Amino acid sequence: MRLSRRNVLAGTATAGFLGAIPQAQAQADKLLTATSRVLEVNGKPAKVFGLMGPDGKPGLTLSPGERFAVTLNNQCGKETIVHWHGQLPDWKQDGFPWPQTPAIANGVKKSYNFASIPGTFWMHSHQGMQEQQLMAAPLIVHDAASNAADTQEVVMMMHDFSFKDPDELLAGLTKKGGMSGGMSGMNMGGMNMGSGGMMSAGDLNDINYDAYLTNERTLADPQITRVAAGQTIRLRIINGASSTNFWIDLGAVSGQLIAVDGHDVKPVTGSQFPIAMAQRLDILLKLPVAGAYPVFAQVEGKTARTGLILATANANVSKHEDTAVVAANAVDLSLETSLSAAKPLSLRDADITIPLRLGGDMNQYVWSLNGNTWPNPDVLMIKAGQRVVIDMTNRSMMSHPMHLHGHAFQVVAINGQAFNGAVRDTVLVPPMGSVRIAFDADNQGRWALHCHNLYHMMSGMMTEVRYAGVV
Ligand SMILES: [Cu+2]
Repeated sequence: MRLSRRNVLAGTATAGFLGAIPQAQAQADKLLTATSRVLEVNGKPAKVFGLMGPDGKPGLTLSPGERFAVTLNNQCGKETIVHWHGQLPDWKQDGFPWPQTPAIANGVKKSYNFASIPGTFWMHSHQGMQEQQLMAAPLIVHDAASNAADTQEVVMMMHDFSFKDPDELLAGLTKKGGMSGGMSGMNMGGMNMGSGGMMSAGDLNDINYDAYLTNERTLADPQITRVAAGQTIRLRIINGASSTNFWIDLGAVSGQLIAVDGHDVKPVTGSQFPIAMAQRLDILLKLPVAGAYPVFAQVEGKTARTGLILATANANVSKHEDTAVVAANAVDLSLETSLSAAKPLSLRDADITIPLRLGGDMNQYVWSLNGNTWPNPDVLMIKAGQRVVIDMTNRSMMSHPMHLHGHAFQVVAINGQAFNGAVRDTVLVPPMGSVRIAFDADNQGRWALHCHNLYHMMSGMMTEVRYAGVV
């Protein structure tokens, strides 16, 4: 319990009239401020947004068992709405601009209060393209085990950054079919080496970014976190980029992946881990001997990279180039297929299986679900209590990180191959591939289901999962 003196006094005063105060209300709200600020990137000032916690830094951290009791103060100069990505609130607190839950005007505060779930999460604007301008921040919820463990926690959140206005970037993509100029800042894609040496003609990166950031810094001036040799470190990695998949590269260090999207998995050991847009990875590692160790995040299909440095006390930290020697492979499902949930769904047959066809037209730059585009989706209707299976088949040449709001789902098949996969909230569906997910319909409401590539979402790739009877 964290009660400020003022709130304790206020609580005492009202307690006389109202009797016992429910715990949900006794906890003082944490203040989260949506701001507009200037960040220096590559030596130049950039106007960006921000989601600043009570300490004035981006993001929020909750203690074990602490409710998500937050007052969002919109001071960003525009209307906004913030989504608590991966958390499981009731739908009207989810931070999605439904007609019933419109965006918050500038200068207005809104309070949220729901039971949190522990793990590595994040929050981002769901209004227009504000996410591209860094209206995104970590949301870390500790649990008793992670708090008790003798580990040092390091949060690592990546962004992709452009000095251009995101509307201009999107307009450049949608004009691509016209070929009438506007080609700058775009990448026409091309042939890329997939894993296993197979050539795939998938397109990887739509936007040529000016920088890739880790905790809002480039490798020219990276975050340097001092750690003790032999100390266990828990890296909480968040891909907050709007249109970029990365490979995490621990270099000579070997790590143990223990959770994805805030949900525990059976540990997987490795030095390189793919992470799609909006996904999270929790990795335990130890620095073998004293020294400085970079943790890189390299852009798929490119040499560009970002990262931070873990260094023991007094270790010399050398400069690291923001490009690697060799371009990274396309992010694929090589990791996904080897994951299995620590707490899988109960064994149960599906009550409803919904096919979802992921389609796209690169030339028109229109992205669709079951042939329809937001805001005119083919609504997926479900009923409370059902075991729901969604069978996603990608018929386009780009991969799509698909995110369902309000539920954690389990990955139960890849390319028709059934398995007992990870529980998570965002899964990549590769070009011409298929991924089947299952979840229990235990959170009534209207829920967004969309590609987390911001440019795909803004070009139509979003639908709604709606419970029968909800209005
Ligand atoms: Cu997509």
